Amino acid sequence: MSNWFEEQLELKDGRMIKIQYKELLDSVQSQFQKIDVYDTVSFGKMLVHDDVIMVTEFDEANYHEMIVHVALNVHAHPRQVLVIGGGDGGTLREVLKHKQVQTAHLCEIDGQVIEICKKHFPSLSCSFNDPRVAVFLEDGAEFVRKRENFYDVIIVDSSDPIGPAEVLFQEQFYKNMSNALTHDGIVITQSESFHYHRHIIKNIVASNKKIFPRYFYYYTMVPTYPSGVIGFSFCSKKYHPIEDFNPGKADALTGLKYYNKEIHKAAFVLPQGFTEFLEKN
Ligand code: SPD
Repeated sequence: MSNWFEEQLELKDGRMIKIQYKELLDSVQSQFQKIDVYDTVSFGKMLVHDDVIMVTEFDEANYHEMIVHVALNVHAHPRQVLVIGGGDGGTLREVLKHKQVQTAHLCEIDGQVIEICKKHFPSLSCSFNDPRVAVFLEDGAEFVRKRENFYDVIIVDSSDPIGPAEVLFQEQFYKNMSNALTHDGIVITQSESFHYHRHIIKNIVASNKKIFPRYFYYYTMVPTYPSGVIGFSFCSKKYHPIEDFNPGKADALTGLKYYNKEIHKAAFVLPQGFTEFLEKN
């Protein structure tokens, strides 16, 4: 018998992702969402929230390395880092590879994501016991509203702008993150696919350009996400992602699967049509 998981998030646009699995390993209904873990035929274990793919063991590094190392190799002294979302632990794992990081706060609204990932994804959730880590089980939007002038880098490792993550795509949230940053801080946010989601990116760009002196978009390749591509917003009070990039820090990172100093620069080179789209918005 063959079992297929179907991601139907974009069915209204005539698109669907289908992944064959061997077994549904776990299924939990939390206060916020349904959380499933599948053992797939081609992609190892796969974490799914409300029937939307969050992570597979096959390509998680492409996402987590890129959401973290770009900012941390640009900021001159990334000592205080905040991750919003990211309950699987993959982003935290990459943050802690940087010796300059003194404090890594993780604010995740759904504690059951952390628990299920500790059980099924030890390669992702391996950093929660690091002494530099503090976990806050809170709404990320509320969390940043109460902080001022503290973080060097904030990374928003969110799901899509529906359900619990919707608030993480709103202008007020970006303003509050700007206040929570120090004078030279950087924010990175998960910013969807330039192939499929320009209607979402349009608002992200327009809001962030009002708030941050410098805005850039870059991307990575994740075959199990819609269109195989996902982008990030690089919102910065001071640093330029290429001019202020420290390639020596990139070289010093070992054991990575995707990120290197060439990818760092290449990730900001965008298709012509999308470059024009960003200029207009
Ligand atoms: N379309 C799904 C996008 C999910 C992005 N975040 C995943 C969390 C990985 N830590």
